Amino acid sequence: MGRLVTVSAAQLGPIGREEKRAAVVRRLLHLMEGAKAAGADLVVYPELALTSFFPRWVIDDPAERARFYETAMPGPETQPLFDAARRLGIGFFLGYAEKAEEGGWYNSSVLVDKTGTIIGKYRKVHLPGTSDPVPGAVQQLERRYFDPGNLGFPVFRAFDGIVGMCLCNDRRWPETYRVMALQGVELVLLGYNTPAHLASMPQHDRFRMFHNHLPMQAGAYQNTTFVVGVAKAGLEEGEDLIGGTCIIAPTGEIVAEAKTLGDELVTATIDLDEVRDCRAVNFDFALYRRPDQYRLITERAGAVPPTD
Ligand code: CDV
Repeated sequence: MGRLVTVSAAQLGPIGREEKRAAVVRRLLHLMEGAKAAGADLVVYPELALTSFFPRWVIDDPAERARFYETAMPGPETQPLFDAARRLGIGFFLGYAEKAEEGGWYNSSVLVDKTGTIIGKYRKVHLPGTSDPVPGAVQQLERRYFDPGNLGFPVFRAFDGIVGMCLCNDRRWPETYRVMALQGVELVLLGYNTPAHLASMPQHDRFRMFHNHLPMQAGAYQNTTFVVGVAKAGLEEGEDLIGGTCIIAPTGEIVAEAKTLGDELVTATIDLDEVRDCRAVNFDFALYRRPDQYRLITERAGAVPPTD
């Protein structure tokens, strides 16, 4: 029988800069209801799912900047999501911009169970882009608007398995998955906002989707975990964001994938016991890993080539 979990990846189309939180939450609720109708236990939303991807702009006015962050989760505008989760008996993952009570600004996500209770929080570790605008480019100013995540990569017992979270650029780094795998993760949930074009590297445009799926599939395979990657997609405020929302098995296979660049549900029933089977094939960590030989991974950030 296995440990069956039905997951709906809720891809979002673009969100306009002036789109009200209440209108976005209505879209999220509509997707949650669709997920429930599809039999889902869990619905997964993208990174920064409540607003436009505001790090593309320089926003100097503090009041204007503040309106992109949540000061409480749930807050008055997001409470309907938690109420619906409880009413429908469905959990969710939500990416949002967090203004922390203790100080600090984070690109965060929460994992919420079927009773509408938060069971885990994550703050994005790998912040891409710059703090200051780069002349002539589409801006990626996450380092202006967020502090680096300070919660590590925690995992949580939930949905009959062990669940971890990460956000967008994190998915490109093998350490992300490995740190969770060393805590027994079976299901990694993540959301992303990924530009389809890089002004600095137009010759790489044709790799954008490949480089989206490749690290998630490799992360799933090498760490024997399911991965659910969810896009905010489409033409948002003049910037093309890739789609490619997908559900990936621990074999590395994509088992379900979005077909559009709009609001779309991608649903699959997965068996978390597959994780155990895949681990037995190649990746018995306790038996084969050699942490004493991997010390540089935690001691060094940048590459230092040998001297001549
Ligand atoms: N939101 C992101 O983290 N985006 C990055 C882009 C800037 C490369 C990504 O890895 O998709």
